[in-house]
Amino acid sequence: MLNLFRKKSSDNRPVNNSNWRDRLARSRSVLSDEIRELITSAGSIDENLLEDLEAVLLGADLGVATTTRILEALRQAQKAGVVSTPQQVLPAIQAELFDLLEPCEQYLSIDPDHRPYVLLMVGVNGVGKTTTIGKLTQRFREEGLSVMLAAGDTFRAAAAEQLQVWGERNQVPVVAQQAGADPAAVVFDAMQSAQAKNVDILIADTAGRLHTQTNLMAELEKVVRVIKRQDQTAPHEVMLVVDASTGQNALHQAREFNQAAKLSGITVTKLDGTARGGVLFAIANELKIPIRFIGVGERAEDLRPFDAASFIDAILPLEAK
Ligand SMILES: Nc1nc2c(ncn2[C@@H]2O[C@H](COP(=O)(O)OP(=O)(O)O)[C@@H](O)[C@H]2O)c(=O)[nH]1
Ligand SMILES: [Mg+2]
Repeated sequence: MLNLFRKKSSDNRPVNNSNWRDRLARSRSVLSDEIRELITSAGSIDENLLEDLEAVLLGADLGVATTTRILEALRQAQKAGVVSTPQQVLPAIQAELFDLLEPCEQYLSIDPDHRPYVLLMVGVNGVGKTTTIGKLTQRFREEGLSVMLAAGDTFRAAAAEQLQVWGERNQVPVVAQQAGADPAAVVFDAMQSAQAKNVDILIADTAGRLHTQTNLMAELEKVVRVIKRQDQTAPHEVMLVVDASTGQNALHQAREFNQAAKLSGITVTKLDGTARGGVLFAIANELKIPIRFIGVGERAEDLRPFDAASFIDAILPLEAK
């Protein structure tokens, strides 16, 4: 039987996780409460119930492909006699969602053979790239790793300043140039400096807004080329950041960036205060890329390693919360 609560996350630090699940209350409400309501009022599993379920799943931002997958699994389970009463529907959906999410639970581990380990942060404007870099910096520092930051978002002076603040707070160097500078040049400088100083991790910020998506992708490719010139094996992680509160837009961005860049990980931010957290399932189902972290608030400790079982328990628990 499925045991959702076995512990295998590699994040062993003591955490004050009193109520991070509560931050997902709005997403839980549109998914879990609604499914519960349907099930309670249904006499049997019929087409009406399945249609209503479909509407709930779509409304909770799971997207068409994922919704179809879940309904298909329910129909199969019903045919096979595994699911025969409405009460068995919720555990069946939960199990299917777990199957879908679990392969994406892969904690970001920093390979010490790569020095610097280069992490390139990508995503459109405002999704939380710079904030996530700051949070990660604190996490890595607490793990005893040395960190350097590259202010590759040169479009706005404020972006470099924002990175400087996180750098100062965590006492890590920030490589920056004046606004308008070539991001590839900033990252080139940072690579050299990180190698000279034997830094463990270099995190490069990038801009998320250009005139066209094509320009944005071309610029990212240039940054990657410059990194590779100094270390063939880098970047070691290309992490996409998406904002859950944008719902299906987050899924579209994930698709586009995945086509243009070789993404190796995704961080989903702003799961707090949105009802659209179900988009994480859509992203996992379609892209099958490791989900490294979730953001549930603005403080450093609000960036949590992604854990499939506790995410599902937060958003679709077996017992109503
Ligand atoms: N509530 C909440 N806000 C977040 C989270 N992550 C980032 N933010 C906020 O989102 C805004 C944009 O973040 P920023 O890092 O500047 O985005 P960037 O343009 O991608 O670099 C800031 O106000 C952040 O504090 C999160 O997980 N939850
Ligand atoms: Mg930024």
